[in-house]
Amino acid sequence: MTERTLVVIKPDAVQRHLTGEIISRLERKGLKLVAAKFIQISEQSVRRLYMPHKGKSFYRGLMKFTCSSPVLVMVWEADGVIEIVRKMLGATFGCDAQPGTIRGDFGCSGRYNLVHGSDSPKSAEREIRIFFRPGEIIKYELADTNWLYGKKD
Ligand code: IDP
Ligand code: MG
Repeated sequence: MTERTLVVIKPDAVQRHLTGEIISRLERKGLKLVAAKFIQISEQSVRRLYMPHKGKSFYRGLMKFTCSSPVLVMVWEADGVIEIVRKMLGATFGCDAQPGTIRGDFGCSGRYNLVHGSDSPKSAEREIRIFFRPGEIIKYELADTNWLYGKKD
């Protein structure tokens, strides 16, 4: 089923010049970019994004880290995109993530982890609304959809 997910290229990835590499991986997988904003994220938006983690030991540090430098927020669309992106990200921290995943290939930290991806359809819907109005999500066709999915005979 066609789904959307929120992907955030976090401050450490922007600072480490990995923005293009991460977008490139998602693009080459065949996912469709439907919205993007390069922003200095507000405290209010971070609070909303990480609401489920409020009260955890790392919450304060996570807020500070996410606001520490610009981020690229994006919406990607594809059949099953939420799980696909989560698999491409790998385990939460690079120190545990498998090689071949974005976190596994580009980080070894147990604190910073380069990129966020929504973990369920419900989270995706909630998170996308924090950053994008419905009209900011672009509807368009990719010419290679049939080659990607092989749906039509
Ligand atoms: P996820 O990003 O893989 O879904 P979550 O458990 O949902 O991981 O945690 C959200 C974010 O909170 C992580 O991406 C990471 O930035 C941060 N985080 C999670 N656990 C820790 C921790 O133990 N120490 C510091 N930061 C953490
Ligand atoms: Mg999560």
